[in-house]
Amino acid sequence: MLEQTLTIIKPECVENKHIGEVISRIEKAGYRIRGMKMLTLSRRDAEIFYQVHRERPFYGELTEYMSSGPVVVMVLEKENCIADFRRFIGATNPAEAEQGTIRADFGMDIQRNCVHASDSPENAVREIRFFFAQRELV
Ligand code: 3AN
Repeated sequence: MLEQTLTIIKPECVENKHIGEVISRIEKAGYRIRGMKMLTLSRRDAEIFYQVHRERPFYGELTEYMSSGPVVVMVLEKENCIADFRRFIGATNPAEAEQGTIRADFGMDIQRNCVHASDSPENAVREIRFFFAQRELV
């Protein structure tokens, strides 16, 4: 099924100048970019975006980090995009991510793991709407 997912190139990845390489890998792997923008999340934005994790011990640290600098947000489209893209980027902890994945190659640690990816169709819809108006999607 043709699906869309939301990905975020996280602050450390932008800071380390890996935007181009990450996007290049995504495009070469067959994902179509349907929306893209660069912005800095406010702390409140990050708290709302990560509300599913509000009970987790790392919620404060995570929202502080995600609002610490610019990020690049993209909507990607492909068959089975949501599950495939999560496999493609690798495990949450870059130390455990499969060799050659984006997180293995560019992630610093479990929090600064280079990219976010939606984890379900429901969250993909919510996350895409969070960042993009209909006219910003092609
Ligand atoms: P994923 O991003 O692979 O879906 P989740 O949903 O478990 O992983 O976690 C969301 C985000 O929270 C991760 N991308 C990471 O930045 C952060 N995170 C997850 N686990 C930890 C942890 N143990 N300590 C600090 N940050 C974490």
